[in-house]
Amino acid sequence: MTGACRAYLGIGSNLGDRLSYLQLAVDHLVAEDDMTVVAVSPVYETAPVGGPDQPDYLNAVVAVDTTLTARELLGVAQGIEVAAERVRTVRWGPRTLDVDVLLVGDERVDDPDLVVPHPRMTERAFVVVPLADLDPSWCTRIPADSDAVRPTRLALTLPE
Ligand code: GSY
Repeated sequence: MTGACRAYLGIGSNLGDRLSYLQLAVDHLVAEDDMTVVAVSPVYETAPVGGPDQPDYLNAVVAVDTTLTARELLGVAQGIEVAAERVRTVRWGPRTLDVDVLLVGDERVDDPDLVVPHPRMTERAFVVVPLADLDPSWCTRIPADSDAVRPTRLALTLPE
C-alpha cells in the first residue's frame, strides 16, 4: 500500500461475550479498504481503570498499515463500535466494545474530540502491555500497575 503508515488501535470489552466483540473488531478492520491488519496482540484480562464498579475487561492491540488519517481511523473505530451495538450508559462505564486510536505513524492531532497519540495511553498498562508485544520499543515504558493486566489463553484470529 503506497504511502501507508503503521497505526495501532486499542480494543477492549467488558460486557457480554467479550472475546467475540474483540474478534468482531478485528474482522471489521480486516474488511476495511485502505488498511491491512499486520498483527494482533495476545488478549489480556485487565482490572477496570476509572469509572464505576464494573467487570474486568479483555484488552488487546491491533497493528495496521493504512493510508487513512487519524480522523478517518476514528470514523472507522466509531463505526465498529456501532456494529457492536455499543450502548454508553455511564461515562467510563462498562461497554461491549471500545476501539481507541492510539498511534498513527508520526501524526499528531489535538482536537476536542480526538487526540493522537492517545493522551492517556502511556499511563495504562492495559494499552502498553499488549502494545509492547507488537512493538518491543514499548517494553521499557510499561506502567507500574502492569500486575492488573493478566495474560489469558484466549486468542484473536486473522485470516490465513
Ligand atoms: O479506554 C478504554 C475503555 N476502558 C478500559 C479498558 O479498555 N480496560 C480497562 N482495564 N479499563 C478501562 N477503563 C476504560 S474507560
